[in-house]
Amino acid sequence: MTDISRRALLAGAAAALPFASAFGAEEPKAPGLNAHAKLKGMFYGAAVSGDALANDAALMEHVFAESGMVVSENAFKWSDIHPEAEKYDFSGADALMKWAGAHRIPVRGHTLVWHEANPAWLEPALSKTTAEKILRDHIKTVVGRYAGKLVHWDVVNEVIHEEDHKPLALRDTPWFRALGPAYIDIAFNATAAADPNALRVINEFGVDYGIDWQMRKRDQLLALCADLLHRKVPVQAVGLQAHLDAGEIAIDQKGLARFVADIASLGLKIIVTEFDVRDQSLPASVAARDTAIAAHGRAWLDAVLPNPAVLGVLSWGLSDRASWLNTKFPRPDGLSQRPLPLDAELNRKKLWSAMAASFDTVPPHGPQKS
Ligand code: 9MR
Repeated sequence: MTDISRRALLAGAAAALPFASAFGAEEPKAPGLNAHAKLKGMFYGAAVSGDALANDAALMEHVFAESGMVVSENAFKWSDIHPEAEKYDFSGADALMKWAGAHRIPVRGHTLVWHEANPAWLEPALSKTTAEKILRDHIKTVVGRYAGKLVHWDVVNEVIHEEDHKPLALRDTPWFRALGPAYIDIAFNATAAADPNALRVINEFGVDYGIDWQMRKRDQLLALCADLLHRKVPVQAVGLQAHLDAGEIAIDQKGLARFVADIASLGLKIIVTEFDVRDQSLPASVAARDTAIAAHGRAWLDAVLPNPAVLGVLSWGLSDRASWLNTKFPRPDGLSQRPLPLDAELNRKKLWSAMAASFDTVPPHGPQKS
C-alpha cells in the first residue's frame, strides 16, 4: 500500500473518530482545526500553492492533518489555467485534484473572473462583441472539466471598487468595460450551467473593519447581492476573504456580526475564504506579535462564526513558511510575518489555538452537507 492510499484510509477512520489520531508517534496527536470545526457543522481548510504540492511533503502532511477542504492558491486562475487564447493548462489544477482525491479532501475553485492574474492575451482580446463568448467558453471548459469534483466556485472575485464610480460601486475592469455589469450575470449563469452542484460564491475583501470605506463596502456588497438575487442571478454565497491586520483598529464585533446577519438574511451562505492576520506594523517581538495576531483573529472569528449561515473557514496558506504577505506587505525590519496557524517549522501557534477555541465556543450549526 502506498503512503498516500494508507493515509486516505486513515483519513476515513480519523473522520469517524475526530479525537483519535490517525498518525504514528512522530505525528501531531491532537485533532486538527477541521476536527474542531466539524464538531460545529463547519469546516476548516487551507490554500495550497503549487510549490508546496510539488516540493513540500512535510507541509502537505500538515495540510492533511488540519484540513477538511483545500483551495489552490493560483492554479485555477486564468494566468495558470488558460495561458494562451487557444491553450489551457490544467497541470497545476489537476495536481491538486489528484492530491485531494487521494486524501479525500474536498476542493473549492478560485477563481473564474478577476481583474488580476490574467494572461497577457486576455485584455486585448476582450471587446463588446467577443467578451461574452470568451467568458462563456472559459467557464464551460474549466467548470465543466471539474464538474461534480469541486464543492465551491469563487465565480467573481473583488468586483467592488467605489473609487471607479461605476453603477453598484463595481470595479472598472476589462470585463466591465466590455460587458458592463452583465459580466457578473453571465459568469454566474454559465457556472450554474456547467456545474449545477458547486456552490457559487461572490468573493470580496475589505469588509472586516468598522472604518468608513469598509463600512461603505459592506453596504455596497449587500446592495450588489440583493440586486443579483432580485434579477435571479444564481449567486449562493458570499466569500469573506478576511485578510486581517493586527495593527489595524479593533474589530467592531457588533457591526461585523450585523453585516454577516445581513448577508444571511438575503438567503446567502457565508464562507471565510482567505483568512490570515498580518503584522507588518507591529514591533519585532515574536511572542508579542503572536499574542496580538491571535487576539485579533479570534475577535474577528468570534463575531462571524456564530452565524449559522457560515459554512467554514479557509486560511490563505497553513504555515508561515509561505505567505503572499511577505512579498506584498514586507515588514520594514525584514522579518517574516506570522499570519497563519502554523509557524515556519510547522508548529501550532497561538493563532491556531485561537481558531480552535473560536470553533469550540460557537453553537453547533447543524450537520454539514459538503
Ligand atoms: O496568494 C496569491 C499569490 O501567490 C498570487 O501571486 C496573487 C496573484 O495571483 O494572488 C494571491 O492570492 C490572492 C487571491 O487570489 C485573491 N485575494 C487576494 C489574495 C492575496 O493577494
